[in-house]
Amino acid sequence: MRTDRTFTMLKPDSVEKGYIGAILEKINAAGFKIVAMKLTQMTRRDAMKFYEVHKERPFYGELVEYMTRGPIVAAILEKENAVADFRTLIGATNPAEAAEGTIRKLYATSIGENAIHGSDSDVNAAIEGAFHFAGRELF
Ligand code: IDP
Ligand code: MG
Repeated sequence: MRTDRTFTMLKPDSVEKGYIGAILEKINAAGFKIVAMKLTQMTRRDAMKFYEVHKERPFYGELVEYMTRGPIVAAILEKENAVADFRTLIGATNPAEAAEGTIRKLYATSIGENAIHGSDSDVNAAIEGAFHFAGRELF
């Protein structure tokens, strides 16, 4: 299992507000190399599958609505210790609790609309990357 890749999505709120450039700048400045990237929109079926682990949670329906309402930027990022370092860069799920300078502190609105996704393990990074990208889309 490789430990130098993670998967991210700039969520619909980030794209709507014009934050793509600013967020990618932070990601680059933190030393992540973009090895796959695209603007895409998830269907309801995609989002339900992607967030299946949360299907019993009260916010699942709202989460699926949010994640499908517009395009996202999906990307696979490479860096040593990618998963943990990227979670540090994005900050806590709730922007009110996110550290200063983190992407969620800077660009997220609420615990629901929190600007960006980052995989929580190497296994999930591989699963999520493969969910969005074919092998030929990785560089
Ligand atoms: P994470 O994105 O920081 O890993 P998770 O607990 O995996 O957080 O939750 C997945 C996503 O579900 C969050 O990023 C957020 O968009 C949404 N979410 C999490 N908790 C809540 C909540 O309490 N209310 C509404 N949405 C939530
Ligand atoms: Mg998570």
